[in-house]
Amino acid sequence: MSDVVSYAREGNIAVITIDNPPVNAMGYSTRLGVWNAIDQFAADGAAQAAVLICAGRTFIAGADISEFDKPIQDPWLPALVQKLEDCPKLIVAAIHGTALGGGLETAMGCHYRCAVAAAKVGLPEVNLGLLPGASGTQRLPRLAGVQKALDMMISGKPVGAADAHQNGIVDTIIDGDLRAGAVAYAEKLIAEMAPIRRVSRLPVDGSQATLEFFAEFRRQMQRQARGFFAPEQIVKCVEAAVTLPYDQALKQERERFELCKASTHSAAQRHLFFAEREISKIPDIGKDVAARRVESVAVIGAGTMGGGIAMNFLNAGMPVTLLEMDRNGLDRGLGVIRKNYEANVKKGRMTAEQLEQTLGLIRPTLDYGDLANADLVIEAVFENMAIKKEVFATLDAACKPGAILASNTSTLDLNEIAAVTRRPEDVIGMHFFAPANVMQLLEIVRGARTARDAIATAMDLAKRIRKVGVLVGVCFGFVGNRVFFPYLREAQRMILEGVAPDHIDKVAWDWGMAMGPNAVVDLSGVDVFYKLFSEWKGRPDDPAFCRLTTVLNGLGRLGQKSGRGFYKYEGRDAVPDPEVIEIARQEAAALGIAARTIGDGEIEERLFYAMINEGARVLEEGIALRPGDVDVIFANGYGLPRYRGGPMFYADTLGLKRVYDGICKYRAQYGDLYWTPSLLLEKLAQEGSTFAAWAKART
Ligand code: 3H9
Repeated sequence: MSDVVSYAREGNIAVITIDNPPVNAMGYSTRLGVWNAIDQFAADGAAQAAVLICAGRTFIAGADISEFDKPIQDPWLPALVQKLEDCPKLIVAAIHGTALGGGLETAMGCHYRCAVAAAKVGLPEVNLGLLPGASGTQRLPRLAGVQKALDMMISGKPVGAADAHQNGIVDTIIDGDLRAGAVAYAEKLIAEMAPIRRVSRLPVDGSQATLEFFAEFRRQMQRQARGFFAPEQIVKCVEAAVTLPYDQALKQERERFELCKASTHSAAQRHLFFAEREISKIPDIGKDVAARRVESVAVIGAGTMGGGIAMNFLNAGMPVTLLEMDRNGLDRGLGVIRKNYEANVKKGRMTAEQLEQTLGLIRPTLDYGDLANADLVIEAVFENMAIKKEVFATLDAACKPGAILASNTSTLDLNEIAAVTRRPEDVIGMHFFAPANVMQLLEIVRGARTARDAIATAMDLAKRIRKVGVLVGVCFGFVGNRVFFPYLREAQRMILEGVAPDHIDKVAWDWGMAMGPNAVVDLSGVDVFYKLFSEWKGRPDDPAFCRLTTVLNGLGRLGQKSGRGFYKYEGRDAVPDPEVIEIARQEAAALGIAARTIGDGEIEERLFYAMINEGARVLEEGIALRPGDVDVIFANGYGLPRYRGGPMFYADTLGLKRVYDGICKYRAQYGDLYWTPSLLLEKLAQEGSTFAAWAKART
């Protein structure tokens, strides 16, 4: 009947099966197939009830996201969900895998829902800058109540089948084979003459959903939803579900869905969805390149970074040998790891028994000889070339052939490190971001001689430890730090020109950054940046370059850890410090930098244009594979709000001509040391093109 939807009958039960790999997304042909199958079922005199089920690894994972940029072809999902509900004969949804977004909405259009115990259901549209637009905002509150529905739609997190069952979303859990169980369930419903249960006709329990309830919900949602467009639209739809008749509230849902779909926020978040999946596609590393087997890991250095790195592998159930230079350092590191896990036990995230099991996977050592069997070794010692070289020469002697030797360097030349070994093909960068057990991002650095299977292994491992692994090339700072430093540079330069650090941070925060640039330096440590910049061979020949990092470091103002940096700290609160303004004034006078009045527009431009220009350079040099890779790095490692889509996507939304003209304006004002436009940006701006179009043309 259709390529992706089939119709069969088992006795008096029709079975409608969707088979649209990989995730049974509700694209046009699937919608049309289901639409026709419902007609066939309605006309099939021998079928008393139907089961809607999916082949493959999951129930419907939602509407087909790739269709949202084009005109939608009928039948559109809302109409299809209504058609399911309007069917005069009973329909049961049979769920396995994940019923997400339009998938759960389709299931809620059915009259009953059964699921296997391992299934999950959710409405994650908010992660795409959307709202559940096929009646999810109206049907979920009817089944699960207002609070639960809001929690699910605002967090976007799926819930397990047991939770869904407890909350009325799923009617029964099936043990064993889903298809057989679902058919038996449908037969039982028929035998019991169960009513055709139309969710849209159920009342919404609005007894707790007062004005105060919504006000409090909005207040609580503020922290996670700051700046995002869709969450407020979702709350408004649920308010409508409580206060308006179904049809009127549904009309609002339609209108608000269209608003979300047309928003730049949604385009940005959808861009990141696909970009995060594209990062694993490396042009010269196809499926023919097999990853090496990695069952045991060793980490060199039990400091904050090494400990955090080790925890990622422990969390994945992998044994980790943890090596330190001396007993005290090792004990301290082990103590910190234990404390981190104890905090998880306190929060109820793991049991005391699991804690001991996890810690039991660590093999502490002071002896490189204990690394002989490790499949992967990650070095996380000081960011100093001489020390790293020494460690890698020792590893070369101690590790078995084929072991992958990874460096966690954040800036240093990986090729220089690899050159001290007899096996540069086994050397790779694995740059974790602090705190390494929390931050999602992992830059995987490809050296000039890194073997393809070593890269495939690192990319695989990233998935295994649930990181977003992005392949980058060798240069100072790789992609993330290299593109981030110009942003810090401009922030510090503007302080010298008379703008208060907290004012710059506020502009960045209002733009959507999780923290402003100066607060970030205080958090990571002024001394950390000072050391990084001091070690940088290509440091700009400019005494004003990040001058305040040098001066504050010299004054012992190291940031949060010393209670003073760009701010002074009262407890955990950052308080603007007039002393810093005075320091900056004196430094500016010594450097001959005049104070200027700088508006918020210029602050924003200088921060983000500097970032975009460096991002474009990284692309033209091939250090990043795609603009989307730069965006994924910034959305996952640098606190850029997902609704901006990353620096390169943001540039596209502004228009590259505008960005290019802005950069040229600053070049005229400040010279070409920092403000020479990237050749790629210049070319695309002149052609009226975008980074996205450039990337597409290259695939
Ligand atoms: C929606 O439903 C709107 C409605 O409310 C209203 C309409 C009116 N569409 O993630 P994976 C692709 S909005 C198109 O690597 P996993 C994905 O790009 C939607 N494509 O697998 C990838 O392609 P490729 C609400 C999709 O096992 C491949 O499938 N739903 C879609 O790690 C495998 O994906 C969501 O937001 C889609 N909906 O995870 C759910 N989903 O191989 C989004 C996936 O070419 N999806 N693809 O790179 C997910 O969360 C995960 O994909 C899922 C599987 C958990 C399902």
